[in-house]
Amino acid sequence: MFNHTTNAAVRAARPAHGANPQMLAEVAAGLSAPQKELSPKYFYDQRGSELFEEITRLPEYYPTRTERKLLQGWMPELISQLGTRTLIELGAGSAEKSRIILDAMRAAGTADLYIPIDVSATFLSLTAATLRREYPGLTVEPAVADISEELNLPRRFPHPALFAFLGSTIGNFYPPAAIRLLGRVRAAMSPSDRFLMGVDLRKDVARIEAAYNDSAGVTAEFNRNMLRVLNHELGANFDPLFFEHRAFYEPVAHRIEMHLVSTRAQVVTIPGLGEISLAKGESIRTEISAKYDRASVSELFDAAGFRIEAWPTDPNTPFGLVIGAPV
Ligand code: SAH
Ligand code: AVI
Repeated sequence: MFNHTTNAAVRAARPAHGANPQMLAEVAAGLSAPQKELSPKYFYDQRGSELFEEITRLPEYYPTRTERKLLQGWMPELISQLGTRTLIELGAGSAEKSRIILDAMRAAGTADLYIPIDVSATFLSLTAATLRREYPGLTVEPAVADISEELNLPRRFPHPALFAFLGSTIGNFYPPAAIRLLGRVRAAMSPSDRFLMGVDLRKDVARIEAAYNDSAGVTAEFNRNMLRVLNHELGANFDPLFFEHRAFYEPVAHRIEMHLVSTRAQVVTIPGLGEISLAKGESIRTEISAKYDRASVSELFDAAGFRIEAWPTDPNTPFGLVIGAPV
């Protein structure tokens, strides 16, 4: 995602002691771009994962409850038809909705293995421990991985497997990265496996924007949490108080953009990277959240080697579950 050249806003300094060099390089590239940018994967330390869970319960944030309803309606039949033995989930988080799929696997008598994949290591191990207690007899093998780089799957797992990517997290990846990511899923699949993806669909802009500008300010806290992650991981000295949350719909690319806007001219130091200058009003883009329609999902699936097998949607709140088969 980040391949920008370094500009004067980032001056070289000593390497940070103990900092993750890959993170440092990505942050350096992102903060050197004309539009400063950080990857949304940096939202998710323990606190960020908890804040996301809080977001899913907000009245304005419709995607989680809409997707849950669709899963409840469709999974029992789909899973019993497929005979799914392994559930592999990308960006599993708390796996709250995954339980609907696991319940369907259990009811069908085929629940062998669950592989939740996530970049948020501590949160993932808590999720795995809870699920082991809730589903005795199910093997739970969590995998810590940055899915923009790799899936970190075991070489063998029982088939048929269902690869699930819920919550419309696909929308947080720019199109080329999204295609590469789905291509990686496709490459790991056998012919009897299926891919299940949740996608938020294009709809009334005011409704979408409200979901990212909740009145309780939880999304703003979630956004600012990225600065705390950078402070903790890289020893940076961002002061979250001097950044404002901004989220708006960008109609040409059909996506929400989240930014952190500097409320004053300031200089932030990141050890190993140097000083970052931010003008008053200058922003760091922290997330995109693309909204889809059938044509844009088809394009993505074609590029990654899937055909759409089913496409259940919610009549009241446009959100889709796409079931893809490998071609
Ligand atoms: N699937 C859950 C959680 C969605 S939140 C749901 O639908 O509610 C997005 C999840 O993806 C978080 O748990 C976050 O830690 C994880 N995530 C974000 N970027 C990631 C990346 N690059 N690699 C792996 N996991 C990632
Ligand atoms: C995880 N992801 C799909 C969420 C979204 O809606 O794009 C993250 C989020 N950002 C702000 N609110 C929720």
